[in-house]
Amino acid sequence: MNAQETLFELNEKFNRPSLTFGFWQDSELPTAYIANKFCKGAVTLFGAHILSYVPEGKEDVLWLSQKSIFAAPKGIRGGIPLCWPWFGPDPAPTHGVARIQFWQLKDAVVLPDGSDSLTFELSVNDPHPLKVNMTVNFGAKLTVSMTTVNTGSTAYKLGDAIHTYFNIGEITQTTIRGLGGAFTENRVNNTDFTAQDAFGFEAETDNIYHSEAAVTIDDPVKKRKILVEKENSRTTVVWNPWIAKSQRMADFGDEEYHTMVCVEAANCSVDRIDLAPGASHTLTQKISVIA
Ligand code: TA6
Repeated sequence: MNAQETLFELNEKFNRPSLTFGFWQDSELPTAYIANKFCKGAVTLFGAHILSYVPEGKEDVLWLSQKSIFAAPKGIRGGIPLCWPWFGPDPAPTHGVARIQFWQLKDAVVLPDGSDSLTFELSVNDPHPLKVNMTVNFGAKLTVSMTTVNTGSTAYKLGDAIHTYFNIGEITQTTIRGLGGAFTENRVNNTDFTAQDAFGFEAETDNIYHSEAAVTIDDPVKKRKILVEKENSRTTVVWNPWIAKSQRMADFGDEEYHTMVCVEAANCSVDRIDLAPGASHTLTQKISVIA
């Protein structure tokens, strides 16, 4: 089925006042557009990748590179890449296969509070027989849940992350709060340290915080605080590429590091999840603007 036929089928099956389907910008990525009393949002079937979350009366909470490619099989730069069923560069492709494949939209419902929930599904056999469902609720919060089921006959060590790119005013004025005391791996210089409760940014930052705590992103430039809560996540990844790495990435503008930060609910490094045959695990991240 081609992209136009996919769109036609999606509109036939799920179209309603708060949910329509089209292509994302000038791409051929079939995308669900949500508009309800809480927010506007967008999520494409490619990677089940959430592209936008705009709470009523506020700016988009998610960041997208102006240089992102919106064409399979290249992963989208920004929004919420889903890293699954592994996190990191080893093995290739970095952060797994989920974000570079088309998922199936299984369900789309309006909840009693008027928010919209969509559920996407992907099944793989390589590197292991696994199924994953991602449910996103576009409401007063943006709630993303990824449920993995081990459909194989042997155990699998699952790595996953909801790799959210946040839209901020200026990285050098942004403060991350809530990770105090966490054992932390610095992936830039391969050292480790104990995290401060509040920290800012003055260089490339690529840290794995072994913490289950909620995080607040304090953005004085946009005059807002973003609360990032999570469930069933034993690590939080915080990333800003800074100057040199930004210049090395073709799909990332040289100056774009100023206006983004990644805060990712994850299970990675030594905190991957041992999934027995038939077992399941759900990773959840909840995002809200609190001030
Ligand atoms: O989550 C941080 C990180 O692992 C960084 O090391 C950087 O590679 C980032 O993810 C982006 O990864 P990507 O594969 O999207 O370029």
